[in-house]
Amino acid sequence: MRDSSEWEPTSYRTHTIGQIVSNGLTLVDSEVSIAGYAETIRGRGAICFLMLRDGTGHIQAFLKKDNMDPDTFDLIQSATRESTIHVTGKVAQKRPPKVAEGEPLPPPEYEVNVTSGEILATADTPLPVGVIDDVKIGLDIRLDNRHLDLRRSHVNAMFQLRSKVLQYGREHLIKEGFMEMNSPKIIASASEGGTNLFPMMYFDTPAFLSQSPQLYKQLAVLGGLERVFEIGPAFRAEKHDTYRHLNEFISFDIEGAWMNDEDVMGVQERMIHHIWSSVSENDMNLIDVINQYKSSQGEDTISVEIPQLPFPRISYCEAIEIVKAGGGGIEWGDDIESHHCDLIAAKYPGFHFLPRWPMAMKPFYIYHNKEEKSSTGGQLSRGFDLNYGRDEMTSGGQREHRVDMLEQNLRDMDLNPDDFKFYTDGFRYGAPPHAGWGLGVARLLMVLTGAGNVREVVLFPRDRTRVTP
Ligand code: AMO
Repeated sequence: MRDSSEWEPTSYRTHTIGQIVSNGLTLVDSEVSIAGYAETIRGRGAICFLMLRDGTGHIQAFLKKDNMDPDTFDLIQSATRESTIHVTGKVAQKRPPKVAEGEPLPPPEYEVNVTSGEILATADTPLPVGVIDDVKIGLDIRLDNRHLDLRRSHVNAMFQLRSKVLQYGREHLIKEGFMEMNSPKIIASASEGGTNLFPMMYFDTPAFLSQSPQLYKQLAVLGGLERVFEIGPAFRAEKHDTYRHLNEFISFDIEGAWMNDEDVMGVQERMIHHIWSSVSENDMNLIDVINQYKSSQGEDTISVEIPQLPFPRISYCEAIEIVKAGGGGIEWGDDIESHHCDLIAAKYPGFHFLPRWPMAMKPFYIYHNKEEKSSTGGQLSRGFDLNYGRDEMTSGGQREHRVDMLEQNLRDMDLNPDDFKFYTDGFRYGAPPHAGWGLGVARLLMVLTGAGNVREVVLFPRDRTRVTP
């Protein structure tokens, strides 16, 4: 439940339920009006107990036919669960429960003795997804009815945590001098390779949905904004059907001038450290709600262990040796796949960077240094990944800032520099060395919340089979 201590009254309520629950003593005998969802309604003749829930708490509203308009009483008493109801009445302290001698009394609880009320909207029955009933429901049905699924306390807690993670990430980057930017989502050329683009018509011109803010965050830095970040949607027409891929995802990107790959790895690990520390300091109530649900389902609970800095750096070449030694069947120049990651994670549990990938495996915008070669003579890049367990969280690297090398990289990757003129022109008038990264927000949240599927931490996911709700 959210902390609403600072919330102002609105036209529909003088107080949030959370304000009454946490500050009831000062409100006893005051008239309040509250609004919420009817969680349970238990009636006995001329009295009725209505459990109301808003986003900030639960409270019992006590209705007595003699104390209010009898027709309104009848309407509320026969309301369906999850209907929205507005009531007015006086706050009272509930009679404390009987406790054995010597036992401490539980903290006082409050209720509202209703004198008037109205049903704001009636809920259909039956509910396609139970809100307080402990019934197992498949992910697809939950996603079809996300509006109801979200009313379940652990799902609600998950999205509150998501908001906090973004808040702490922003907060940290702003502290390190990064400013927030927004790049266009309708673009003319691919930033991350041409195979996974969603094509569209932009009036009479063919265009695409943006795969990442890559080229634009670089242009912003070249233009002198120096340190930028963006939290925005990225679209990939990948035909994946996995627990970690979506066709639309939120990418958390940074780009910084006068920085190399090591510098931006530092920014990333400090940001993740700040997120984990802040959650552990401020949001364990949300983790507890998620854990209560996990325990009730017999699932492993989560603990927020603040990662130690610095995160290990395991170069691509070292990673290949670890996988080879573990019998993972891999050669220099191969991609490191999930089953390979398991072998690396066995040695390096927790977050770890994989820097210095082969140039041929990284995009054209990654810095190309002819002197950087592996022991087998392969050309290395300044590109890195951040992994946790078997999942990649982030890709990043130092960028190519020399326009002739950049155009050569494009040609080497069978791309036509003319298609990227709007971007390469940005490098023609003096370009600072720069670096950055893109972090998959949902993947980071999977680590924090122990969710087994990115769809658990994305409000309205888009995958190959889902474009609604
Ligand atoms: P990359 O393509 O590796 O790099 O994407 C960066 C991060 O975004 C997340 N991600 C995804 N999450 C869910 N579903 C997907 N289909 C998906 N694809 C990617 C991953 C990944 O690590 N421009 C570079 C970043 C940079 O160099 O700054 C880029 O987009 O967590």
